[in-house]
Amino acid sequence: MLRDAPKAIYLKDYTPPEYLIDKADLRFDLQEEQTLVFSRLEIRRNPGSTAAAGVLYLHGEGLDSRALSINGRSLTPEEYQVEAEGLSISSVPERFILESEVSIRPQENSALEGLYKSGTMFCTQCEAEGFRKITWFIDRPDVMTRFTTSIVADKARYPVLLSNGNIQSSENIGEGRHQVVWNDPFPKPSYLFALVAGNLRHIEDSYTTASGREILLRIYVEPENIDKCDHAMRSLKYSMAWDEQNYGREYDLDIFMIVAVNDFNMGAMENKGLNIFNSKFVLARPETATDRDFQGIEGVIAHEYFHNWTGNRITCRDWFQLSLKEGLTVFRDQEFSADMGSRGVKRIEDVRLLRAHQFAEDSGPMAHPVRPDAYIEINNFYTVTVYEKGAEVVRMLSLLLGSEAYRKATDLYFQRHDGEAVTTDDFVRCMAQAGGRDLAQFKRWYSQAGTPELRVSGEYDATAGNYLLTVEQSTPATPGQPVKQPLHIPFAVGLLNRQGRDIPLRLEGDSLAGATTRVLELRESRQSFRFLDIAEHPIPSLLRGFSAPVKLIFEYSDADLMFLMANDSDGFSRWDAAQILVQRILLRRISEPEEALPDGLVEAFGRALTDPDADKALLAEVLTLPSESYLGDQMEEVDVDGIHQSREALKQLLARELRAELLQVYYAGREQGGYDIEPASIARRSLKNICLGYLAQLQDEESLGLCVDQYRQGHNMTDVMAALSLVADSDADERGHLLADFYQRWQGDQLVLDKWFTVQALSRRQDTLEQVERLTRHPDFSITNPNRVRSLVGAFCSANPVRFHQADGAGYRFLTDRVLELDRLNPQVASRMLRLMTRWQRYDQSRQNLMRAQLQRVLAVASVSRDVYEIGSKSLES
Ligand code: 7ML
Ligand code: ZN
Repeated sequence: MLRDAPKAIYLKDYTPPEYLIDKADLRFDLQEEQTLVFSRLEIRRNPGSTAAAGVLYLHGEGLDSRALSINGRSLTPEEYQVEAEGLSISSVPERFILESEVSIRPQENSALEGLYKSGTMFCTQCEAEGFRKITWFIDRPDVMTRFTTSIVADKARYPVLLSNGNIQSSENIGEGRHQVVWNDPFPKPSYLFALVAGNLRHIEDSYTTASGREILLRIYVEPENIDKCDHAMRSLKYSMAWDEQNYGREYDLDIFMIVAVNDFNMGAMENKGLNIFNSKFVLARPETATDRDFQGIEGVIAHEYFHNWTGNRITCRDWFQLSLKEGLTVFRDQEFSADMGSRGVKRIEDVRLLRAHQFAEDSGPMAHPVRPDAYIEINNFYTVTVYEKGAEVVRMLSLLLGSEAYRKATDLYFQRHDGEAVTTDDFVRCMAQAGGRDLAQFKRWYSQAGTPELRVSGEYDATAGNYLLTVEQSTPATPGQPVKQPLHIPFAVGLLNRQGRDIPLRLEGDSLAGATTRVLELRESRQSFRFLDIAEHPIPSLLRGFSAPVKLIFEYSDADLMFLMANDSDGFSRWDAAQILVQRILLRRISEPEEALPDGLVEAFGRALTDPDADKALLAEVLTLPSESYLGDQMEEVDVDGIHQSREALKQLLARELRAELLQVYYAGREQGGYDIEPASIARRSLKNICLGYLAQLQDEESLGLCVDQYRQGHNMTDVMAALSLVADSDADERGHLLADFYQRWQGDQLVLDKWFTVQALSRRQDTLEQVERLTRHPDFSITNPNRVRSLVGAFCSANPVRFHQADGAGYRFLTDRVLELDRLNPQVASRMLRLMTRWQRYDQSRQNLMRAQLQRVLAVASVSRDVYEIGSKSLES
């Protein structure tokens, strides 16, 4: 490496903080050139610290220090030392008041971390370590402080001034300026601090808690978006009720506020009492948002709201424990969404995401445990492993304990740790105690990276009338973890008889007879289970409901899979059988493009399409072919073009064979009457649009006509985007007209314009890279707006593999150019983009060389950020 390698931070080095901050009084003077931050901190030595007394270290980055005093006396330059990432003050007393004044420049903050400007609005993002860019502080989650925040600003420009907690006072202070003071009674870590100032409007509602407290609810947005907040408000109230019913958790402050911001690095942020959201996860009207967008809003509102208990009241001791709050909160929001819509479909979507992204991460150079043991830049660990695999780990605990004991365990967790900063071990201890279970082995799920593989085989003994299921588990090596231990895995299984019915299960040496699904508990590398009283050779239904985040290997025949598709009583397993079968066909047809489809498959799809009682939502999922990148993950070496061709050809073949049925479902599903987002309507639209997708594959006048008509009808954004993206794949003349029409119509709406960029980035046309490059020079493209970058660059590089991986490496050069440009402005977004090129080892030699050369080009830049350095170097090291 050309530069001094940034240092890693290790979990094993954790020590308690040497000092605590009981109270912080902050005063923000927001001006057009700069912001002055005055701070008064009540600090005392931590009685639990083992370090030698006397030296106080405060984090602080990019602060222009103007004053610093202890107990009212200004510090002399000899008494403190300013370093790159903070400030050391030697010989401080046991207990003292530290006052400081710093100047910061939110207007120039393009990293969108700390205090920054989004349009005309001031806002903050402090998780994980953004607070240190606002003022001197002990910026770590185990230091919990009561905050009072006073905000002073010009009243005409910034009529709304918000911070955490309850409002204490609001007054005009002359010269057109005003001051608002907020007080948060709950001690919190600095990462939950928030401030917003702007010209905002709000909608308001109220919620009465189970114990009868009335909570004021407000959603703040820029004036032009005030008509797009209703769905978010409804979602919030549902979330509040759900958390009371399912976890016994009530909201605790008198007011709960949400603010929508256009420039935001992530989805949203759970700041105490003042959640700040990427506007993408707040704003929706049927004309502007798709069904997916509506569902995304509901899920993210729930996620952030649920953090109030799982994250804020009980927080993380250190950032290695991130999954303590994130895994648990994702599991909670998944279950909430399952209850709000279709449970079966929600599970399928979550598993699809996990397999596509988390399994990929777990088998690549960035593989890490749910609780990592080292990091260079914590922002790089907000990963699908910490979030989604972390949620699967909590889900497994709830399955192992059963719903009653799980509820007892979370009750115990809230009661025992309220107000504390704790670890995943503390969480598991509550589960073990309330569940009366030994979870020592289970804890390996937190420390061991990699996706376990279950090799399963079945043996039927006709004379004895029993079925022996043998399971071998193993986990492949991951960087830094060459040897893996066996895990404690809940493995849900059923057995189907030849009529396709569930067989009541009786296990040898077990009294619990009669259930049709059994959760077997795997603990050893190899285990066998004998099922008794089995009259005929059964077909096993394995890993029902995806009971553990593992890869299942069982030698099903194509006929077995079709049988499970048709008969399994578990909806997830029916879908999974179909996916495995389709995946097999797609992979086989890469080398044998003319290979016939298994007997009966087309007929089965045809029957499902014309069955009036079919579950439309599930059918839509079944008809959704595995993505090209997921298929690539299933190959020894990714064959980018082969996969693309095979997938396109199968779509076309099915469309030809099932044209009549597809048309029938399409016409039957067309919009009649008003639009609503009931699960049944969403399912109908999604099935209808999948049918349209197959039909468009025929590339004839008639199906193109259907797409154009659907676009022009313009009933709702779901239908408009479905039609537009199909036309965008084509070479038809209408393509240009519709794209221009869409642009004209939605030019003024940032979130809809993002869709316009994405639909072009995802086109399968040959010239897509050229078009994407051209679009980076479009006046509406902005490298500083993360949503816009993701909508064009992110979409192209992550979801259009056949064009991104084009053989000459132009896609890689394009991404690298954007990463280097971004890294100077916003390292977090740059590093997320660079990740899209880190799995180079999965490709052919020529593509490997091209990607490596680009990664080396990134690392050769001396000023590269810690974020990008960590991703680039770990990818090249492995
Ligand atoms: C997950 C978030 C972050 C990063 C939001 C930022 C958050 C950290 C924050 C699920 C649903 C919505 C957003 C996120 C997400 C990556 C993903 N604390 O609340 O976790
Ligand atoms: Zn979260």
